Amino acid sequence: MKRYFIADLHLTPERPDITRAFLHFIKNTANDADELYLLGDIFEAWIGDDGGIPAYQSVIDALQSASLTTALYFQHGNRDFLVGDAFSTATNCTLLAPKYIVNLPTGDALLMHGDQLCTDDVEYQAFRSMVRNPEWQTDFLNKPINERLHIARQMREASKKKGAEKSNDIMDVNPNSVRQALVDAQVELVIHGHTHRPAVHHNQIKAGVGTRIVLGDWDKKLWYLVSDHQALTLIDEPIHPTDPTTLGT
Ligand code: LP5
Ligand code: MN
Repeated sequence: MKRYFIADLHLTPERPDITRAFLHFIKNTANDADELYLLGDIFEAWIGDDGGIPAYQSVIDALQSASLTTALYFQHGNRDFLVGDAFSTATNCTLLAPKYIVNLPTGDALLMHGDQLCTDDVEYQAFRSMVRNPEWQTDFLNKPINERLHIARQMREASKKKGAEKSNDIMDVNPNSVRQALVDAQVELVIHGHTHRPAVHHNQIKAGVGTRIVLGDWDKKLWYLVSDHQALTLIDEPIHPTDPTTLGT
């Protein structure tokens, strides 16, 4: 059984090189996958399925055709928490709960986007509670697409501004929250993205126990984790802006 894990591609029409890299990855790298896990922030900003699906048709089509041979799983990130049932139907992706345990041959693993672990970022957690409230979401999704796009753009700008003011520590996971998440899930491995700090951390529960694998964001490089019967391997590859071999045709 071969599984791939990716997160934080932030797909947007403004970065056609990343969309090409993703289409190439789906077709030529993860084509031997039994399961592919998309762990959030696959899209730069998802304002609802009615606006997102037509805007990302090539990605939707690629996922749909990958689903013929690979089981696809999608977990929400803080940019694409509005991905819904229409996306799931169009792509054949199963939507996962915010915390999901997958049974890997090397041991059970907790999958999360990772934003929930950044508990020192009190402002963000308050924002998260607001936008994850079903009533807020219904109200937002009832607005016209153009208005939603405008709000999303404003929110992205506000987030960039706030991010520049926040310390590195605040933007990273809180070690106690990591430990608690692992203990609550009764597992010794968590796989997440969000922080854009790809690494393998050990001793997350206590000395010698508890591992945290952080997927990287797709920018200059693409990142993916591969799980097979014997190992977990975090891989990065360059994204070539003009390399014809990355054309997703
Ligand atoms: O993703 P990243 O790394 O840039 O930053 C996150 C946190 N920021 C966010 C916001 C997203 O970037 C924007 C999402 C847009 C797509 C969704 C579309 C539809 C929803 C529209 C929402 C109004 O998640 C950032 C963290 C960082 O990760 C690291 O963990 O720090 O958190 C913030 O920037 C939040 C601010 O600190 C608090 C902002 C409060 C402002 C509230 C304004 C509410 C406006 C409501 C309008 C209707
Ligand atoms: Mn994120």
